[in-house]
Amino acid sequence: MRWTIRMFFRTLRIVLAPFMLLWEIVTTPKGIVRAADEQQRVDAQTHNLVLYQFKTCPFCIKVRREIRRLSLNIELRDAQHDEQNRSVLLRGGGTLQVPCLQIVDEQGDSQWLYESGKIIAYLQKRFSPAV
Ligand SMILES: N[C@@H](CCC(=O)N[C@@H](CS)C(=O)NCC(=O)O)C(=O)O
Repeated sequence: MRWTIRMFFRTLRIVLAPFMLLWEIVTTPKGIVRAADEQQRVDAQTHNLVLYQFKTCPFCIKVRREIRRLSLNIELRDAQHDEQNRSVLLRGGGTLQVPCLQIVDEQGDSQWLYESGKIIAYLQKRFSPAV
């Protein structure tokens, strides 16, 4: 029974994948444009951020869309198929749930931020241009 349910969701994910990716392309806004020196400053800050994600997870798509809108260069790590990324996420964050933003501080210590809404709020607070 468990196997059947797992196979059902796996098949559903495979069938929906192209539509999810198309939806991402269609709904992703243009990135904001910063002055070159300002973008360089932002790039330096996002150097210590990593997003663990699945390609076709709707919550990850939501976060990736915001990353694109804010023109952030954040490294994306596949935690669906890459065993090493999966185990780093599990060991570091404690749960194999995506999206998860790893925030590394100046001492090299990591904070693991789960929940798409919280990640988006964090990115907006830190990187939204002042109006
Ligand atoms: N409330 C969470 C939901 C995240 C969620 O359900 N992620 C799924 C993928 S879409 C997950 O990590 N599943 C674990 C797994 O499939 O192993 C959010 O908004 O980030």
